[in-house]
Amino acid sequence: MTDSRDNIYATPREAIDRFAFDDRVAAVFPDMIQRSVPGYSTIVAMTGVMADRYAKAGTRCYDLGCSLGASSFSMAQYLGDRNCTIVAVDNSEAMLTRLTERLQDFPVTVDAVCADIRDIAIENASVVVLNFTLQFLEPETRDTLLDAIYQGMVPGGVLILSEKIRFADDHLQELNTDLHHAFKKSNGYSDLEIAQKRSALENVLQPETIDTHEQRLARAGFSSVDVWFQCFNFASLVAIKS
Ligand code: GEK
Repeated sequence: MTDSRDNIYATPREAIDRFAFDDRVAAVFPDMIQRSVPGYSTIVAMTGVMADRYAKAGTRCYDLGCSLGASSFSMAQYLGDRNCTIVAVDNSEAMLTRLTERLQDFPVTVDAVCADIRDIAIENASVVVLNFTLQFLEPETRDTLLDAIYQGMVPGGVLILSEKIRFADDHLQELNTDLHHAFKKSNGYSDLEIAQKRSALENVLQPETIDTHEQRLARAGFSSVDVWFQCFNFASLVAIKS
């Protein structure tokens, strides 16, 4: 399958609508996320490596906000005959339709569910992946979701939480924002595309500091929490339920 190039914000628009995971975005998503998120390939690949370490036989591995299933496909490579169920959840019908097509010839069964991740039951989970999804939820609903994830995990399970982050220090916030834009420019996005996408994401993607994430994970009950990857204003945390 060849992926289309993202040129959604390439031409000037009079008004910028709120960003949505619609059909247009789903059609170019692999290119969009690869050229927009520094470290994306590493995070997705290491999600599989971590699933290999933590997935327990007969349990579930959740990919919450799965989009086209990159993290699910990464985990599936490692689970072998452990009899684990991969549950991939996203509330964008456009994403789910394309994911279902991708799964047709895939040798591993992935349960693709079109739902809000705050409405599903999380049960018997040894691996939970939130790769760049929590940032899109209203901040006041994030604690409840993390509590539900923790309650639905088996002891010894892992949560992988990857997010765009914000910095409390103004200088670092500006530096990392500029470096992120430089990363996007180096990947072929124009200043216009970067500016228009930024407007579309205003109040839709709400990043938090690493400190806020760590405190929430501790409140939910996770015993061991650490940042295992960071590139500019994108980070991934690992949290273990003991
Ligand atoms: C990847 N993890 O390729 N319930 C379910 N899905 C949601 C919700 C919600 N409340 N809110 C947003 N989403 C993927 C990338 S993209 C990240 C994840 C990005 C979904 C939304 O539809 C989209 O598919 C995904 O979360 C976020 O590793 O585009 O920056």
